[in-house]
Amino acid sequence: MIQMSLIQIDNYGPWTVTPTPRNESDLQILQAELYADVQRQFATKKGLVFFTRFDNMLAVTNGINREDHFRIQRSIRNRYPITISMGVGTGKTPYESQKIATQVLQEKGGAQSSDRKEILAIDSLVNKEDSYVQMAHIDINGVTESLTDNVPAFDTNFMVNKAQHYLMTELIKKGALLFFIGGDNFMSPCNGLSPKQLKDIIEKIHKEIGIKHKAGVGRSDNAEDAAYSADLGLEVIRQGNNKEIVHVFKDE
Ligand SMILES: Nc1nc2c(ncn2[C@@H]2O[C@H](COP(=O)(O)OP(=O)(O)OP(=O)(O)O)[C@@H](O)[C@H]2O)c(=O)[nH]1
Ligand SMILES: [Mg+2]
Repeated sequence: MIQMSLIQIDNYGPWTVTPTPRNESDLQILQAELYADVQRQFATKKGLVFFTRFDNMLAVTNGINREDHFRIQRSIRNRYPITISMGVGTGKTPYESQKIATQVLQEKGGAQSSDRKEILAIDSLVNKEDSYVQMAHIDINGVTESLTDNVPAFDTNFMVNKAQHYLMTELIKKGALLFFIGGDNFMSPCNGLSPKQLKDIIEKIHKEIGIKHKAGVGRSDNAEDAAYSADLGLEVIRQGNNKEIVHVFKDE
């Protein structure tokens, strides 16, 4: 079972324009700092946060309990001009978990409701024995050589976005999520997805849009260790000159 938490800024839309629109650069700084802050706090408990839309972030939080979530909310309230609400859900696939996490929070009121503040809505938490996280670190082959060093920066960015869209479209059908994590890298919480299914998806996208990916897969009872193993899987593929498409990393 994988546990996911939705982290949502309370009443953010109205706040950004009250009493008059706030400088965009200031909002960007707030969002970036909040993301780094929340990431640092979840990371101490081996969680992993994805910035998603910044005002809504999704995190894999196996092993992180009610008190841990509450302490993060309190710390943010004490230091920021905004507060955050959270929803927590568990499921066999990440899609299912985030869906439940979203629903339990939605039941407590809207994101732009001034009545809803600092809600912590927990549908369920994974227990130690059932805790399982599978992560795929997916990366584009040869971005530096083919694009970064040769075409305008914006064109590379556009291409990476296109790759993301295609990957998301296929992965969501299998209950897996995909997040951009910088550069040419994506992280996919993907409990329930087999290495063969992932390989088929990568090959299909290569045929469709000519972009070739590779993926390291890691498994653990928490997000941090699963993501780290996924990184090591990617390194194994690079050492073999990218001949392999998917490598499931196993500790020897
Ligand atoms: N977030 C994150 N970003 C990374 C990671 N590795 C590389 N990057 C970023 O991705 C960019 C491209 O790096 P690579 O994917 O190693 O380079 P490449 O040219 O695509 O080469 P190959 O992937 O080995 O084919 C780097 O410049 C970094 O910005 C990682 O593990 N995590
Ligand atoms: Mg790459």
